[in-house]
Amino acid sequence: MLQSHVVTISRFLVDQQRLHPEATGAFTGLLHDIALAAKLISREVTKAGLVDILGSADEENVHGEQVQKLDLYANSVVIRALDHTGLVACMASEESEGLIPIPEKFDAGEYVVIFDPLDGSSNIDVNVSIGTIFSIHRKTSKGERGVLEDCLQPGRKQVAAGYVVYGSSTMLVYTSGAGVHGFTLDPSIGEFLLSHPLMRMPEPPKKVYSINEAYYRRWSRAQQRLVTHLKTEANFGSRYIGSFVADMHRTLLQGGLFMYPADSEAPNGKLRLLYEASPLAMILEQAGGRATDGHRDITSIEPESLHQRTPVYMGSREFVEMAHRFLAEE
Ligand code: AFP
Repeated sequence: MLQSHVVTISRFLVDQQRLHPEATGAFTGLLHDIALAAKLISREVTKAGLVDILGSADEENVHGEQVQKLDLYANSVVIRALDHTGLVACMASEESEGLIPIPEKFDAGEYVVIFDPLDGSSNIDVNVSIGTIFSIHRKTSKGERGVLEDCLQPGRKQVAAGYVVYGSSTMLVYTSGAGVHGFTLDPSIGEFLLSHPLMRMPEPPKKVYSINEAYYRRWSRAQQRLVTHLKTEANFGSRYIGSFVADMHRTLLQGGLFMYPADSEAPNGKLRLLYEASPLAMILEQAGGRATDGHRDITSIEPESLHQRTPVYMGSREFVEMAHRFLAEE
């Protein structure tokens, strides 16, 4: 029997729009289109073991990493869901080297969409959760179509950010600056249903740290001391999936400290500021957590290039601040 409180993402977005009488509906439409792209990607991800879509596409992305076929599919799904809508000024994707312009045959809009179509793709073959991440800015340049500078805005200027985690269920989590809301896909009706309204990081948080500890020898002494402290005196447990969206989803729900630090081989860490760190930082901040590069808030960093990387310390506020105290002794 249908419960009277079942709220689809469409209903939720329309209700949110009503709270802003000045809204044109463009933003609502954009999130709708992203939710559609998420459903299409989710459908293929859950079929990944069945169809011959696995395996690398014998290509490398702009970071020199091997691209999986599902990445290419997800990339084109997001682009095709958004490029013709008249809502988007330009896009940038982790899988594409430069800016993705809106084709001349389509109208351009006011929003800039930056996305990682399928993060954690090396986990596809082993059936581990992967995700899509998106970040939305308003176009600031004067011309009709978006340009590079529209993408190079700090995270604090995001108008919305979100991710989709393709896990034991598919969930879409987003914020537009008024709390974080989570929707679970009911595949039988093809709808995202509101399952986690107004998500807040738990207090007290679970004492869990999350880091690829195999890189220990490459870390600074301060980073080594921090992790040693967490697992000895501080008595933390440890969880690391190696799929950013999945690790952050757990951190959001349970609390903890996720770290991808700088190290001797990766002086800025691995994660990308615009595609991964900034959107998750906005979500965590909205949920009461904190996200920094070990010193400053991720959302305050002025980006210089599309694919720039940043060290990441994200999670429960008190744990991120504890990390700062150790890192300050470097
Ligand atoms: P892939 O897309 O190559 O699997 O990278 C995933 C990722 O960018 C992110 O999702 C993880 O948090 C991080 O890499 C894991 O990196 P390590 O394997 O170096 O721990």
